[in-house]
Amino acid sequence: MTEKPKMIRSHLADCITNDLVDMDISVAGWIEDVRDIGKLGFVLMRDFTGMMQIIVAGDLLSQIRTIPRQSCVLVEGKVQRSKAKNVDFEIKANKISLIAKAIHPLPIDPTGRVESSTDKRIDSRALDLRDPKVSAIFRLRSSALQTIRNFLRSRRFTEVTTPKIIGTSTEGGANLFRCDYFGKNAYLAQSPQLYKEQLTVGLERVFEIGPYFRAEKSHTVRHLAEFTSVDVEAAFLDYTDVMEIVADLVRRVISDLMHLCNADLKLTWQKVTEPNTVANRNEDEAIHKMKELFGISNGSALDPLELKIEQLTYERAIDELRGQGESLSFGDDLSDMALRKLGGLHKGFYFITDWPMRLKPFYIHEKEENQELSCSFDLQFGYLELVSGGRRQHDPDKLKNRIIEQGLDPSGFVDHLRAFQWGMPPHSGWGLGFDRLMMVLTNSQNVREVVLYPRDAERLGP
Ligand code: AMO
Repeated sequence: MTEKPKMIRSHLADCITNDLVDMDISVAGWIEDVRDIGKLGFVLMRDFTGMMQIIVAGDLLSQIRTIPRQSCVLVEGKVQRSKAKNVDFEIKANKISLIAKAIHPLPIDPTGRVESSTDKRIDSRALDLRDPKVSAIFRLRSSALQTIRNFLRSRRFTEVTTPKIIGTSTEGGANLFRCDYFGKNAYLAQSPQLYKEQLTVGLERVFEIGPYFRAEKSHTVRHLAEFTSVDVEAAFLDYTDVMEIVADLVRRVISDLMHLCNADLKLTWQKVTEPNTVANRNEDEAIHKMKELFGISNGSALDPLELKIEQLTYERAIDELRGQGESLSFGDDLSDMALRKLGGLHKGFYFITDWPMRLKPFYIHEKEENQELSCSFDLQFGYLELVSGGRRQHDPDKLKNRIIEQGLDPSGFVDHLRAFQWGMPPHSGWGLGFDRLMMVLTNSQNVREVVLYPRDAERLGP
């Protein structure tokens, strides 16, 4: 991998190869560690592509002793082969320039040697990202988003952007953030539900990846007040069709991350107990653990594109939970406890389909053969709900009745209902909680680990 020399440095850490031996180069980054053996110093320096070993002696050794760890430096020197076990090349420094000094003590240790709480790390997120296990999560996030975009475009979906400041609630419910909009009440969008449905009239298949807002007071590891969702809506497809689309999308994301971002994936699945600099012997175990959990390992490695995703109806889920001692009747929602029990029975990805109509929002279509049931589904990973979706009610009169039945004011939905007079096609779609998917893909136990600057009831900064 080569990159043209830039203004300050000539090479990145991962560009230092055999061809450069005996050549003078310059590298820039942050000092992670210094091993001082008296006459010689071994400096570990990191840039965004990896770690470098710098050898310093004489005056430079005295200089490096005065520079605090995590300071930003430029090193000029000659590349040589290294005798160390875990590095192939090193740079014998002939000049070190301090670009920016790091204060001491730092609020967290970005080498990961001293563990800090998630809260403390988020308070210093920019610094936290110098820990490769943390930055790996955000590189994986970026790659997953790219795969999702490519995948949906390959299925002929058009990416759209809909307003986030809206005049009426989209999903119903009380979890709306209200704001003042030039003297009028406005709300932050809970989802693009109404817009994406309307857009099927003209674009047929749309998707949106955007931030949505819910005034969730719940203090859980899976709820945020601002989260990223991937939303899809498609004309002339039934809910079973869009279930297949989301299943294929999940398979594709796992496959791409495994093939294109294997090193980052390993980092996030490793239980790193050793310093980041040491190659971890459990790398392959880490990926094996991931495959097992995802259901793509049966002794021999299976292709993630073949991943089977089980389907169970809501009624079966209730039966299974009764068998586990939960006292549930048809029509009851599945509590956190119930979902955890169900997750214990169904590890990995699975769908729960055909929920009772009474548990679903006004826009969900009933089943023709049983009006108490809905054409709807959730995609779960263990206890965690990742996706919810379904077929929509596209008959304007029935839709208006459902709005009233659910205690919402139809005057707030006038613009929406108008679109249903213009030849609204039958349509289905889903919303995927992207942050939750990233939790699963990176083996993170708290959604805050996969969101750069999370927002919840307690946190409005940084
Ligand atoms: P729902 O409300 O189930 O459905 O949201 C869709 C998915 O978004 C994620 N999610 C959240 N993630 C983090 N923090 C939150 N507070 C949060 N709330 C929801 C979940 C959830 O499965 N309009 C429908 C979707 C549709 O039918 O198309 C909707 O918003 O992973």
